[in-house]
Amino acid sequence: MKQPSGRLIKYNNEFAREIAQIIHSELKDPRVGQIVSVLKTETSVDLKHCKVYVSILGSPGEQQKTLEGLQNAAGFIRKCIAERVNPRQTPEIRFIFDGSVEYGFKMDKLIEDVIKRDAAAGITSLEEIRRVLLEKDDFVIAAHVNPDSDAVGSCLAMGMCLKKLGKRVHVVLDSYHEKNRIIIPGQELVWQDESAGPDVSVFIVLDCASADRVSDRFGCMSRAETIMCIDHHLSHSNFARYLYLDAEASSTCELIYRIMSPVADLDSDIASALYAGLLTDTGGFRHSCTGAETMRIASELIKFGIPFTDIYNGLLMRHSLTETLVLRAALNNMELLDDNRAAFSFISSEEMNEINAEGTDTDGVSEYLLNIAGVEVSVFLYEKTKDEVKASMRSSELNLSEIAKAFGGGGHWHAAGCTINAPLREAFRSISEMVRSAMEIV
Ligand SMILES: [Mn+2]
Repeated sequence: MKQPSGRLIKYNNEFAREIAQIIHSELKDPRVGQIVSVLKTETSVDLKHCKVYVSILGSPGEQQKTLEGLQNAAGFIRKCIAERVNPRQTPEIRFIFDGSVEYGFKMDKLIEDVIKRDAAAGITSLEEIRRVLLEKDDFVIAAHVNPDSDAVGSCLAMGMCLKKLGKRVHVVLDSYHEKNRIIIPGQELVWQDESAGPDVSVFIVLDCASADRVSDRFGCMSRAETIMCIDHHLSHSNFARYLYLDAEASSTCELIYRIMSPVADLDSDIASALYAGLLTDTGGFRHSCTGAETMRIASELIKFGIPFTDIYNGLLMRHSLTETLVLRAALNNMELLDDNRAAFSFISSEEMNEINAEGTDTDGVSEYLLNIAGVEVSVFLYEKTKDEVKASMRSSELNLSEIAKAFGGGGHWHAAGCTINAPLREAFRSISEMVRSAMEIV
């Protein structure tokens, strides 16, 4: 059988994503009341037909009704696809009930879709989030381990906003790259006492997809009265009492702007911190997660007179000498596979020690590899210990979030990461096999 082309893979990915979105937030048919999950789409090479495989939670009768409702909406969905994906030709859509998928996987996917649907319900939860923020008095804000500029920026921006509202607030973060300390304002909010954690009633987790990725070295989360989570990761698995999730948003900073700007008086420091997250999570307003809304918010932030040139240079352009040496080692170890469509590289713990590098010094490598002309997916591994390997992946085509999840990690469609507990060679082999088979079969 002919392998699907890169274009067809891309269409299938986009069709599946759009159809799921339409089903969860736009269909009004009461028959589609059950929990529906789009598993995959199969489009014919001539783009005339598209089979949409769905799983439906409910009794056989309910499943049948839901399937009828979906098929009834196929014309409407097709019209939406034509407008939003704008393929060369828009296929006829046929829904197929798939009851064969493995139960655990199905439940995971269903739960993920329920969370996305609840988030798509949107506006109520946004107001509810604001109500809790205004009602409560003391907060600890944290983010994911190894925090990036969006994590640091969103924590500090939110902290500064809450301070302005007269709240007690501390930010607990793992150590982060020096550039984020130099560029992002609000550093005085970061908790410095290493012997004990701050008191907390509301524990807010930002930019973090799962409970085991929270930077909570003082155990604040378990002591908190309430946990609130604000995030934009596709792979988010809910662990909070209050969750505000929008996987379509460019960054957590975009969500913090959405939540806080109507209730808190923004200033140039807050605007700079938010801009840092918008800028970096979109790769300098380049990635497909950049939306009109992202640019609108950026333009609002710029009105505060923020030093946007310094923020851009400091966070995206400048590289330390150590980072440059890590890149040199990574390029030395680079392997190009599948007609140079996939770039893999790694750095061993010996090489890391020789350069005196830390994990954060490897941050830009997978991005660099993806920028090689013709490369569609890049994977970079760094050996933290002899049986712990960190993987970071970038792609223009594949849903990497799914691949990362298979290894217990997470992330976004085009950028994801995970930790593999295996020796470097073995980790390299298993992840490269997984990525290469995804390139063939998606
Ligand atoms: Mn983010």
